[in-house]
Amino acid sequence: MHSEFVPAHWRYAEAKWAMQAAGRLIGTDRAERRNFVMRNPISGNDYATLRTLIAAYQSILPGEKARTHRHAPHALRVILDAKGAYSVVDGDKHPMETGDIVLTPGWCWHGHGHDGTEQAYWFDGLDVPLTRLLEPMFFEEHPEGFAPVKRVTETSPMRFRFSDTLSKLALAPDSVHFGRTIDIPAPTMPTLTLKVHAWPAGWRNVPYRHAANTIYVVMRGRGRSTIGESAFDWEFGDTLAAPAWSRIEHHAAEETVMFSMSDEQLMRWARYYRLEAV
Ligand code: GTQ
Ligand code: FE2
Repeated sequence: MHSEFVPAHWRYAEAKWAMQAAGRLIGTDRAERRNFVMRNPISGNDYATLRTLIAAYQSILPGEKARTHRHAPHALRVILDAKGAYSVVDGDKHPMETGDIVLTPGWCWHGHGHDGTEQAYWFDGLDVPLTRLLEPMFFEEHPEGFAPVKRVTETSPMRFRFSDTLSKLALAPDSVHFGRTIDIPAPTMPTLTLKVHAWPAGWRNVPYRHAANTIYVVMRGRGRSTIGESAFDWEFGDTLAAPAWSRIEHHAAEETVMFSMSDEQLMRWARYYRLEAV
């Protein structure tokens, strides 16, 4: 098998610069979300990052509100740079602080806001291309614009704090292909598999390919990955896209924390999943 999508890399430093420019030019009053979609650079593709997944960088300015809506696709955020930002998911206000992972399962109301003083930035991952393929693309705007906060939650099954992620990683099992890995449980998002990996400086994996489309987000560190024939040097905040069945080789130049989202669960459910060392 061979994906039509190509391996790809997006640099956070460039996206951040673009989001700062966008922050000056367009407000959340005019844009439903201020986001930059990472379109796979193949002809005829206008939004998908990989066959089933979409990735975007999003930002919000202090005092802004991104209106509440809900949609069929499942979504999650990896917070890159934020202090005082929050997401209200079904009435619960969740902090979005650097290193947090925040879930928005399909059809949950969600809106974002910012009580801090500096522009906030995060990564969005969704299964939008899958929803488009299957065609249950339901979408609704909240009748009140920004839905009221019913509860402020520090701990919730929708939020995974960076400090907890790091302490779980220290005790996590190791794997020659994936490195030390924890699962981020998202039982109401059955199309997506979410993981965080910890790679020590100098670590290399045993290269493999598997029947899952995978997007990586660099939460900490620096290194080089070769996906298919393409080598990418990455650093904090960067995004990598590995189409299903492409050969994946990682090298961590520094101690690294890497987030991954994939359609592995979906592939396993369909009994399509396989993995081989290559
Ligand atoms: O934050 O609700 O990047 O609905 C794409 C669609 C973000 C969001 C995206 C969305 C959102
Ligand atoms: Fe959304």
